[in-house]
Amino acid sequence: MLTRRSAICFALASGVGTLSDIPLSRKAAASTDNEARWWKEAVVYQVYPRSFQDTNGDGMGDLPGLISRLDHIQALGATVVWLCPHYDTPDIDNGYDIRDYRKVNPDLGTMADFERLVSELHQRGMRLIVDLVVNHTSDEHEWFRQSRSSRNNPYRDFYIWRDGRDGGPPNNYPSFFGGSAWQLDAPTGQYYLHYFARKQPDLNWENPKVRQHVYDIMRFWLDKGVSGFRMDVIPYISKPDEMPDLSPEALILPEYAYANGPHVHDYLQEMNREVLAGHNLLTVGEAGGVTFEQTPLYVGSDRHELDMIFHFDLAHLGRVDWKMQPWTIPQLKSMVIQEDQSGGPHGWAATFLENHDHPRSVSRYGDDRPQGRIQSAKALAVLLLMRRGTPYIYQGEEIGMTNIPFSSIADFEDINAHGIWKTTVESGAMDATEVLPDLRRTSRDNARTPMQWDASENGGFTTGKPWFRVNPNHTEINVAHQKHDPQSVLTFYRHLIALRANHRTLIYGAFQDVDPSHPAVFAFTRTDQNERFLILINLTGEPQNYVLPMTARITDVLLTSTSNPQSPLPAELPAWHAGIYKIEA
Ligand code: TEU
Ligand code: CA
Repeated sequence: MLTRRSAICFALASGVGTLSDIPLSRKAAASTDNEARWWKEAVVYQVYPRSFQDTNGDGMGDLPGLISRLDHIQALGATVVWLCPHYDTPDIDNGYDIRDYRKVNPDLGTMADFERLVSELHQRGMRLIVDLVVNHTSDEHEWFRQSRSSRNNPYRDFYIWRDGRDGGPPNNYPSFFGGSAWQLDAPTGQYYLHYFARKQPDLNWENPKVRQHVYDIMRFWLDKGVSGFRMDVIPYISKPDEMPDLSPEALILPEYAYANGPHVHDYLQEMNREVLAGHNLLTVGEAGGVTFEQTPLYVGSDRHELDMIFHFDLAHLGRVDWKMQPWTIPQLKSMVIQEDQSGGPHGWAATFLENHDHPRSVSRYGDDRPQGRIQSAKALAVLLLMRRGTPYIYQGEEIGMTNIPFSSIADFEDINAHGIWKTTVESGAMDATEVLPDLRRTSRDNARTPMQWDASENGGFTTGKPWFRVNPNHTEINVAHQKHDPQSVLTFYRHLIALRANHRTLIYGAFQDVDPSHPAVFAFTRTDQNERFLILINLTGEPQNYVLPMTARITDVLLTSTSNPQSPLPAELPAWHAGIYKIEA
C-alpha cells in the first residue's frame, strides 16, 4: 500500500554500526558511469507471443493479440516491449529456429501486423526490441539447405562442418537439448555443429559473409522501426579454434566452454560499428557462460559492444541443469550483489527473475501456495524493480503467475524437457520418479503456459483450443481480478514502477547491501547526491525480528507490501514483508 508519512526519527537497536563500518569491498562502485540513457530508465516487458493473446481462435497467440493488449502493458508502466522471435520458423523450439529472418511467422500474423505493432507502440511513447537469434538458424533456412547439399556449395562455409572421428562425431561436445552437438549429414558424409537442437545448426561467424548477412538482417528490422535487440546466446557465436574434447568437469556446464570464443569481441565491435552505432538503441545480450569478471568486456561503454547482458547465476542458484539442490538466501543476495557490480565502472546491468526459459519466480524463490503467493510475489517485485539495472518483466509475472502441475512427461511441450527425458529415463539411466519431481520444478514449460487474462474457460487467451494448457489456477490468478484490486500483485507492480519513474535515485543511485549475511532479510540502500532509500525485503514466509546493522533516520514510507505497517518500521517484519523507506542521507 502507498503511504506518506511525516519525518519520524527511528532509533535503531543499540550495538549496530553505521554505513561507514561496512567494508569497502561491499560498497557500490563509486565511479559507476551514471550517464543518463533512455534504456537505463526503461522498464522492459517480455512477450512470448504464442502464449500472450490469440485473436483468430487457432489457439496460438498472435501479433493482433499483442496489439490488443498494449493498454495492459502501458498501464503497468513498462516502456519497452521485447518480442520473442516473430520470424518464419518450423517451430521446433518455439521460434528460436529461424527459416526466414525477413518474414513474419504466419501463425503470428503478417508484416502489416508487425508494422502496426511498431506504430501502436510509438503512439504510446513506447518502443519495441526484437529477438536476434543468429548463433544458429533452422536447418530449413535456405543457407543451410544449400550448405548441406555439397562440399563445394558457396554456402558450405556458412556452417561448421567437420569430419567424424573413429566412426563417431568429431569430439564430445554435448547439445544443450541432449545428445551430441554434432549431427552426421548423409549427403556429404560430414558432421555439422548444433549447440541446441539438431534442427538448429550453428552459423560460422568466421565467415565474413555470414556476418554481413546478419548485419543486413539487423538493418532490415531497424528500418521497420525497432529500437534494439535482445541477442540470443550471443557469447557462443565465436567457436573455439581447436575443438578438443571437453574435460569431464567442463561437460557439467558446457556453456562456459561454448561462451567467450576467441573472436566474440571482434565480432560484437564490428557489429556495433556496422549497424548499432549512432542509432541510440537498447542492446541486451543473453550471456549464459559469461562470468561476472568477464562482463565489463561486453558492456563497458568504452568497449562499444552491448549495453547490458543477462547473467544466469541467479536463475541457476541451487540448480545443476534440470536438477534442484538446496540454496540459501545469503547465496541469493550474493548473486544480486555480484550482478550489480559486474558491469564495472562503465557498465550497466539487466535484471530479471523470470523469462521464457525458467520457472515462475513465485514458485522458484517465493511461495506459490495460497498462504504465501501474493505476499511473496510482491516481495520479489521489490527485488526486481528496486535494484540498479534495467528491469525485465516477463508476461504474467506482474500478476504472480505460478508453475503448472505436470503429471507425466506427456504433459510437457518443450523440446528441452523431452531431450532430458530421453537421456535420463528412456536411456535407462534413471527412473522416472527420480527425474519428474525436479523436471517439474525446473522446466521451461512452466513459463510458457498462456497468459491469464480472466477467469473464463481458457483464461481469455483463446476461444479455440490453446496450443498449450492454461494453468488451472487462472480462475483465481488473472488480470481481470487484479486490475481494480488495490491489494493485488498487479496494482503493486504499477506502484513500484511509478515510484521508480519518479525517483532518479531508484534508477541511477548506487546499490549497497547493508546486511549481506543475514539469513532471511535483504536490506539494501539506493543512494545518490540528492536522496537515499532503504529497501527491506523479508525473503521468507516467517515473520522476522529484524535489527538493521546501521543507523537510519526514516523520513518517509513510500511503499510497503503488507498493509497497516506500524510506523515507520514494523517491530517485526511480517512474512514476505517488503518496504521502501526514504532515509536521511
Ligand atoms: O536460451 C539459451 C539458453 O538458455 C542457454 O544458453 C543456457 O545458457 C543453457 O541452456 C544452460 O542453461 C536461448 C533461448 O532463450 C531459448 O529459448 C532457446 O531455446 C535457445 O537460446 C536456443 O535458441
Ligand atoms: Ca492466433
